[in-house]
Amino acid sequence: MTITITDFEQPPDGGKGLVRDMRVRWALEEVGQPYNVRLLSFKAMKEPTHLAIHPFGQIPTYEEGGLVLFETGAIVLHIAERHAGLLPGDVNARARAIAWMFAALNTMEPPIFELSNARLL
Ligand SMILES: N[C@@H](CCC(=O)N[C@@H](CS)C(=O)NCC(=O)O)C(=O)O
Repeated sequence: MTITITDFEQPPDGGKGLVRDMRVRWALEEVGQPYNVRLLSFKAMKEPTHLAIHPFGQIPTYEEGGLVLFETGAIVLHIAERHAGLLPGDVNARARAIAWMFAALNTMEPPIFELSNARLL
């Protein structure tokens, strides 16, 4: 099944890998899954076609057959559950790895993002 993700047509970081599609690309590369990338302008991201697959009009998104996902945590978890190599097989070890995924997104990313914004602005 072909996988398609979305990314900025013109990344604000100039393509340095700081945009959140990197997490999804990294997971797909690690498990050896080929994927297509649909590039979107800021305008196109807020239009009905994209809002139908991402309610907040953001990138990245993930499409695979009838499955459409948004939120990098959900996308990476889906990839990790579908393909061997990203999550441990042991149930407790798997739960701990998933706990770190939530920690990365809910506890670690917000203050790092705020600090970056404060420094930038
Ligand atoms: N929590 C979301 C955040 C997605 C997000 O903030 N995407 C940014 C790029 S890194 C975006 O699309 N920004 C443009 C906008 O919000 O209009 C996720 O992890 O997928």
